[in-house]
Amino acid sequence: MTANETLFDRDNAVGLRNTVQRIVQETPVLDMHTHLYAPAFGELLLWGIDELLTYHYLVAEFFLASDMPYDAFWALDKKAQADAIWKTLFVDHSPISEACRGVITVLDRLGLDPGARDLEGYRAWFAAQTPEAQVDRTFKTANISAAVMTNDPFDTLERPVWEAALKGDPRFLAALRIDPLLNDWAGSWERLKGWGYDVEAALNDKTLAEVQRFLSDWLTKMDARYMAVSLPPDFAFPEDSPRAKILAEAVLPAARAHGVPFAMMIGVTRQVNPALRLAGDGVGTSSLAPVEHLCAAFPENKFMVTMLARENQHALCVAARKFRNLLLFGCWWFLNNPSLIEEMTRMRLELLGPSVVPQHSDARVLEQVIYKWAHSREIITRVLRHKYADLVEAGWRISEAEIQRDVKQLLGGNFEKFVG
Ligand code: HDL
Ligand code: ZN
Repeated sequence: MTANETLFDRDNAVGLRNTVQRIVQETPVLDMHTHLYAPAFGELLLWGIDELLTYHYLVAEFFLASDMPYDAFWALDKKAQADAIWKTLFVDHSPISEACRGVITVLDRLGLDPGARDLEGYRAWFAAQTPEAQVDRTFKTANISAAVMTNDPFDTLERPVWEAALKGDPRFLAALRIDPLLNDWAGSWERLKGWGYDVEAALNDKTLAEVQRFLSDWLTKMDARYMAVSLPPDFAFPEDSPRAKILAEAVLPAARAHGVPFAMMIGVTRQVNPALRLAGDGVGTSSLAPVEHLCAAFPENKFMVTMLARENQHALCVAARKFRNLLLFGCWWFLNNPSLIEEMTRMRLELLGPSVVPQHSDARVLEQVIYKWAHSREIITRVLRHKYADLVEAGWRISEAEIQRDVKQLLGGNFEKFVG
């Protein structure tokens, strides 16, 4: 701490509050889990008002407020679906939900007047943009430095883009997503065989070695920052199952060889209502036992974990206190709401200090990073103000540079350090 630095103590509460607010707003975020794609991925990059309005979170809410039959909605084209959602959730009802408010924040931050409720006017504005310019504008408005994509070699649309080895965009980092491999080995091993890996249904040594080669090839091809999987509430390890065997004998060795973390997103019950399609997934509570076992049994591996059930958040914080190879991240999906983000961020800072990744956006539509980060920055600011106020009230003195250091860690530094 240099002599002439601004020092905050219990007598300078207002200065402290304003400084925290400014620093959180001004510090760029590295958004470490999204479903965005660089413009080179073409149609895979979703953007614009009709994509924002047909976000699967809003589709689920639409069906609650409308008696339109599921099939009738799915038979509509994108614009007609957006019209139905706009009328039902924004005009016929007040757009109070977090996903609805998000659309309004996006319009407002892009300089369009949401109060005008002028959907055709918004459409005209978005139609005049290009994807590349919209990425520039959105990243600047949201103040994010980079976004980590979710890259799935089993995705028939995405795979050819990687095989064309298009020039990357440094603002879009890759993460290798391997749900089919770990959650549906029976349905995916023949695809690996078709891609030239000498695998068979039986998870013998040869097959496991070839699975590891497949992972290594894609980690290299993508320059992936980490590997990731989403897992059901009853995820167990150790367990006598294809998932456990592939995880222990192919995935974790590949992660060690490449020095990348393995991210587990635990607690999703896929397709509890298939009629909702992408909006049809649910949540269940999980045990922390597999996480604790993996962190203890594989000390050379790095694990990032987020859990979907609110009920699991405290136990996850406690587990993160036990293992330096475990990094907790984000307020995932059904937890990405102000009341729960605040509860979780307070719990995490109180139990773990500034060592966590408090948030990721999970954005599927480009402009969502504007609202997801505007809303989360507001809450992170509120919590940090209280925590620093508690500190100086206890007699500590803190400098602006130290607050800047802490916020940089929370909004990207902890992730970057953990992935190496
Ligand atoms: O599995 C995941 O990565 C989830 O985030 C799902 O993509 C989910 O549909 C989602 O978008 N949640 O925000
Ligand atoms: Zn996601």
